[in-house]
Amino acid sequence: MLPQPERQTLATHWGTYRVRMEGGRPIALDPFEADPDPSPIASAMLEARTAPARILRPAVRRSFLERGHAAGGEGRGGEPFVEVGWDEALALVAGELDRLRSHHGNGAIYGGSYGWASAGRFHHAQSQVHRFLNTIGGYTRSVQNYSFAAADTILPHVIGDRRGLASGHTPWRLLAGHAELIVMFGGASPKNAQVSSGGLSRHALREGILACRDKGAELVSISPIRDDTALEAGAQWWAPRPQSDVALMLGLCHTLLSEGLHDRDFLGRCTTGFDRVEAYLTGAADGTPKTADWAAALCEIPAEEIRALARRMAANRTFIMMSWSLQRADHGEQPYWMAITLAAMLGQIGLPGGGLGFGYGSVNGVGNAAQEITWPSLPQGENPVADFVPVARIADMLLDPGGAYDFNGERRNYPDIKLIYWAGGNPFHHHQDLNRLVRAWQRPQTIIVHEPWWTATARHADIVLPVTTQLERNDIVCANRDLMLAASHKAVEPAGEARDDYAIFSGLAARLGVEEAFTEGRDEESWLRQLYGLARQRIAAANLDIPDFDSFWRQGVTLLPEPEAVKPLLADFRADPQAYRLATPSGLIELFSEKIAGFGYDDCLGHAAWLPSQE
Ligand SMILES: Nc1nc2c(c(=O)[nH]1)N[C@H]1C(S)=C(S)[C@@H](COP(=O)(O)OP(=O)(O)OC[C@H]3O[C@@H](n4cnc5c(=O)[nH]c(N)nc54)[C@H](O)[C@@H]3O)O[C@H]1N2
Ligand SMILES: Nc1nc2c(c(=O)[nH]1)N[C@H]1C(S)=C(S)[C@@H](COP(=O)(O)OP(=O)(O)OC[C@H]3O[C@@H](n4cnc5c(=O)[nH]c(N)nc54)[C@H](O)[C@@H]3O)O[C@H]1N2
Ligand SMILES: [Mo]
Repeated sequence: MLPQPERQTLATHWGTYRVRMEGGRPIALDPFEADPDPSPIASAMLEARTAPARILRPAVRRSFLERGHAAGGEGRGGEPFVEVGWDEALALVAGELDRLRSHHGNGAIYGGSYGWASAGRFHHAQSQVHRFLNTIGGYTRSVQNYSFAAADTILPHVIGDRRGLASGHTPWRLLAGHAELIVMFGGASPKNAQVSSGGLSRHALREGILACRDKGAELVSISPIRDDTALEAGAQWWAPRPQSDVALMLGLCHTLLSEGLHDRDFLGRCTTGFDRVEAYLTGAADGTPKTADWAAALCEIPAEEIRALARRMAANRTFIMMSWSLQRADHGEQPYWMAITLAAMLGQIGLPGGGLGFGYGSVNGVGNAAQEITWPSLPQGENPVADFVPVARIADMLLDPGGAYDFNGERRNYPDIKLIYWAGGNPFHHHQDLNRLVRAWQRPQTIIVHEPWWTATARHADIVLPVTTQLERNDIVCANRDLMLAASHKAVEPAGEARDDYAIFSGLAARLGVEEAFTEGRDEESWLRQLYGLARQRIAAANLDIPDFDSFWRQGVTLLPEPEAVKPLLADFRADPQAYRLATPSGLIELFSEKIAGFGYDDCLGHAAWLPSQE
């Protein structure tokens, strides 16, 4: 039995809250006591729980119920749904999965199922659906994300890994009091930092940025929207033409080069390929010098201001921040490679208050000094199907089975998908060209969706299974880039006939003869105790201690201490590039990459370059 909580707690992507109960119902969310800047977003969960869009019973698209997959996909999104009982719904889903895998193989099942779902280590919908599909023979998976796929691809080529993207950042503690100038491409947006995938204890962006300012840093926010940097930080605001940042940075780099302000020692010791960048900057390579005047015409910032900023950057300890948004765009690799090139020319990478980092403000927690503990999650097992697709290629994949595409130097072919299984995401919210997705979505024989609400994706499915919300189940949250473990306590019984994703998959596993493999004989409580036990072991390995499970569950929140020793991003490498070689071919920061040049792409050259956006 789970012990009775002292204070009912709810830990969400938007923050941690104490749930105010009245007459056995949750009526308000009070922010976690230690959160200095709580977000109001989570409060919507209370009303949404019983909103008209809540799915209360399993439902099947009418013609699919009548004729199965012979109904075809054209009616998806247009036809009414018919509610059915759980037994009928589960039998239908199990039958479709079995039919598909025996006729077409498990590779015809797309289980990429991208999306944030809800915070929580156990009821994490992706982990649940992946574990389930693995126990029945596997599925075609997706790789990368919508958040920072271009960065995810380019950074390993340039700095060897993804440090400084979603983790490994220079912490605020080493920016405040050290950085004299912070130049923020895309700002560091308080609107975005309300959120952190998997939960958070304290909203820390505002205090981080204000601490930098209070300790003397000047801020320049380069972003189309003024309050992309908290207004009270008093940043200077530059609003260049969107997607012209690479041109602006080239103008800055050209100024550094032509005025001899670049750090030749750093470039020589820690980078390779600057000669190729130099030839591009001067125009020796392509006939166009990337002067501040050239840049000004593209980004609509006066050339004299660009030159003045370049001089300020060289004269001060300067930190470059760049939000994830800049790479979520046409030629999204370029701004990131360019920012690294600019930072390398300034020569301050690896110093306190110097260098760069990506995504400060894109989500909460970037810049936190967190313990390096890998939190446990529900084990997903092994996927016998090796095939994958880059996540944002879903429409291309469905429209062109067998078609060829390029991916990070590889020529690949799209799989032929017959069944889509989605739990915990909303492609009809998150994909780019939704009209094209509507057409692509008609292609598969069968589409199954688990959702708490009638989202556009649920409405475009054949079989819809209603799931619980976080308020209706118990979970534990181990927040990334954070110091918190939280209990998320069940506050109320599920709406309608909603079930946990775990209960649904357990029921399907039983019908398909793999219940034991899927559940390992455990229920919710047993999984929670197991996951907490693993977390406790890993924390003990870091010489820290947390309470036993029952005390933790009663208290709701446990915080770890901040680590004492913190370092700037790439500090070790800077100090000794030989001993701390990067995982790039040269072991150095690759301002020119022979490998990428060898791909022969015209939309990503061997060095960062100005490639105008289609827009
Ligand atoms: N135009 C445009 N599009 C974008 C972006 C943009 O900036 N502009 N940003 C992109 C980015 S970076 C991202 S990450 C994506 C986000 O895309 P998603 O993560 O797909 O977006 P959400 O709407 O959060 O979808 C999560 C869904 O999971 C459901 N859900 C919640 N809890 C559970 C659960 O326990 N079980 C199940 N089965 N379902 C649950 C919710 O109801 C919700 O419908 O959007 C991308 N799309
Ligand atoms: N409230 C809220 N917060 C969220 C999310 C949410 O849905 N709601 N989603 C979360 C997710 S999944 C992610 S991945 C992150 C995304 O985090 P980001 O990628 O950082 O967020 P965006 O809002 O897309 O962009 C931040 C700002 O960049 C600016 N910008 C856009 N294009 C350009 C450009 O070309 N040049 C420059 N210089 N600036 C530009 C815009 O003014 C925008 O406000 O946000 C997370 N936070
Ligand atoms: Mo994202």
